[in-house]
Amino acid sequence: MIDSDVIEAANAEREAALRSDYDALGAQLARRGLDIDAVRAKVAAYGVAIPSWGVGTGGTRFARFPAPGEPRDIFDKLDDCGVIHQLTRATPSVSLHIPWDKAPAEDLKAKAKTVGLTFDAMNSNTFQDQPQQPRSYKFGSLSHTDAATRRQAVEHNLECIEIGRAIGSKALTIWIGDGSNFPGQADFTRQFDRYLDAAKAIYAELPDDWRLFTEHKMYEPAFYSTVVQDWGTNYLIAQELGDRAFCLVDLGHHAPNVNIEMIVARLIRFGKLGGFHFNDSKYGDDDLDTGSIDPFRLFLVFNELVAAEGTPGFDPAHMLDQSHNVTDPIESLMSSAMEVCRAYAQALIVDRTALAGYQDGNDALMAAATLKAGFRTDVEPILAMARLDSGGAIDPVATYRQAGYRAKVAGERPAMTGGSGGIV
Ligand SMILES: [Mn+2]
Repeated sequence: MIDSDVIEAANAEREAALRSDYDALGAQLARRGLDIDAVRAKVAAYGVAIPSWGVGTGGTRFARFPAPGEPRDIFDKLDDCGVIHQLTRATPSVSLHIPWDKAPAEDLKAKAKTVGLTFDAMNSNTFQDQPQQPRSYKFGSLSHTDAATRRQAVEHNLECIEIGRAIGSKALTIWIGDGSNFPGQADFTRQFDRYLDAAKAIYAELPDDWRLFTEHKMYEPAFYSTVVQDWGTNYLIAQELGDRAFCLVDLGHHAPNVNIEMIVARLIRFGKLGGFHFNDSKYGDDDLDTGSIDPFRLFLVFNELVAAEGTPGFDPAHMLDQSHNVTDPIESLMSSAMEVCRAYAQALIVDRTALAGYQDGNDALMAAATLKAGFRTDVEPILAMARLDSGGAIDPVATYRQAGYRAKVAGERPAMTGGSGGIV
């Protein structure tokens, strides 16, 4: 963790300017009928989960370029996640990936407590083979033609639930790589029926207070078809499984130019939005840092989420899911968590009464302008003040660099030569 003296010293340099900026923004928002302290309180209460795999350097199918001080195991990963939360105060939980993060439950819980974190959704992995695994997932897992392979994939998911129960998780996220590379390779209907049967077997064992999230993705690793290719299929799955099954929306898992915020609105309307994997993309499942390419789209997603606040049963899980190939993963995850908070704050200050009036009055220009007024507002002082209030850093990246954390852990963690770059 970062020495609190370093954080306090870094904040002391920036606090006067922040208070001045915060007061100026507060006056501006007051003229718009908004209480800046109320917005700040909502931002301060917000959290987005960190994926355990995100703190390692990612990779592409061409190469991975490891950096010094990479986490060696889940305990190093929890240290890094602890630092991210310590500085941003926006990432209180970690989402584990099994089997990558397998460890005794008591040790996981003890470590998480030490670094001030809890555990978010569990992620199963049937998109790659593990050592000593009897049956291969080369041709699929939950939808495989072979019943014993499907059973193996089901059992793995049940094991994820068991591990999750022991560490306080309340959800299982399933993403499969199943699909086909050639027209005719798989019968769409029989393949999907096999998937549904297997998913039902998992759902049947889901604890009463758990939720099951299924994640769609239109291509990769299968490049002609995937079994759970889009939100429509995902919705059908959630409907088939039952009340505790929900759709997970990964922002990078759609066709180019798809209106994701509208998908979000539809899933909310029918009570099936389970949560998000936040990232950004230019072309496909790029797994770039959240808000780095299209922050307006992120804002539009949050606009739908804020509009739905208070809907009974509405409680989507928020997680980052990115691949960091050219940056320090801790810096990227801190920046991305702040981008998510920014989109949330911008959505919070949209004048929804005025917006609804313009919509109903068919004033397209003023409706668009009213919505965009939220996006155009620089809410950074709100985010920074929320961090300062809760003991975080006004400027997390600068403070992290000043603290020299990466150099310190590089001395303690031997360099990695290979390792998994798998990101879903
Ligand atoms: Mn994902």
